[in-house]
Amino acid sequence: MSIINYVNKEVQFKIVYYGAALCGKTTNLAYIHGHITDTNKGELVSLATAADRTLFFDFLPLNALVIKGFRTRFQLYTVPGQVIYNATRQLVLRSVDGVVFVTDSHWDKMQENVESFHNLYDNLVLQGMDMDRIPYVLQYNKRDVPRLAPVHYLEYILNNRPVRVPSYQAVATTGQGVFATLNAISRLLLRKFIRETEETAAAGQVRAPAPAATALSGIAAGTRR
Ligand SMILES: Nc1nc2c(ncn2[C@@H]2O[C@H](COP(=O)(O)OP(=O)(O)O)[C@@H](O)[C@H]2O)c(=O)[nH]1
Ligand SMILES: [Mg+2]
Repeated sequence: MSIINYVNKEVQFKIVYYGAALCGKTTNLAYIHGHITDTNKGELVSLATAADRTLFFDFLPLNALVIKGFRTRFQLYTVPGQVIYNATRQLVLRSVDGVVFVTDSHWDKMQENVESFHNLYDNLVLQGMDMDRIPYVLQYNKRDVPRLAPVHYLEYILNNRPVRVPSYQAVATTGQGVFATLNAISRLLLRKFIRETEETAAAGQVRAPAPAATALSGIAAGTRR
């Protein structure tokens, strides 16, 4: 649930980059951080192990445009992909507004991709959310590797829910498809925000932040901006 601050006229969205270990989630955030002007971004905080694998999460705050009088802020997170870190993934997913599901396009990674997708599904259900309602997009990353799974196969195994979602090919190391993916999830979230704001205005109510919103502040509080 987006966090709305009526005093500062600000709305904040939490986007989580989800996917198997080493599929390219941190590389996406690092590229975004490297290609956004300083005034529009905070510091990229990576909590990585010595082996350069995300242990807890990466965090990148972004400021964007003003919509309906509200300044929009996006907080990008990644989860640790390794199977054993499920409790951390559940924590990072709390109060999520939208998901980018990143896949590794190498043939040998198909099972890991599907397992991670099911894990996302299960962890959302545990939080009372479901994949038919949460905005998400798919990113087919590592399109430059040998032994590449064809896009139609990735669509067949991952984009087979009742409503197809937007999907993007990417090479996160060069930035190809990185902003297309981020723009797509941002557009979905903004459209949802505008729709819900109009619906509540029509009903004569003011939207209040959900209690769960404090969980997000909790995670962000320990990070530098
Ligand atoms: N060839 C290739 N390598 C990539 C791509 N994206 C990420 N990588 C590499 O894959 C490895 C894991 O990436 P990382 O972003 O740390 O994965 P994460 O575990 O999902 O955060 C790193 O060595 C990256 O440089 C890509 O599009 N193509
Ligand atoms: Mg990582």
